[in-house]
Amino acid sequence: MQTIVNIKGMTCMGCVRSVKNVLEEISGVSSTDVSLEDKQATIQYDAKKTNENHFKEAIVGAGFEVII
Ligand SMILES: [Cu+2]
Repeated sequence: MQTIVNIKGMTCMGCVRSVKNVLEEISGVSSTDVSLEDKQATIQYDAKKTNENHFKEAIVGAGFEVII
């Protein structure tokens, strides 16, 4: 399963790393590609183990905003 989440508040590669780290800590996430330029995260995951709500919580928890 793949989803794209739009993120507000990333300003540098440190932000990108923070988002990538919190997403990859989620059980069921196999890979992520976070783009500073596109302000979005592309997430590959196992839909049996996790879902978009978990991604949003993790991103908000890291101090960024998720745009729906
Ligand atoms: Cu930053």
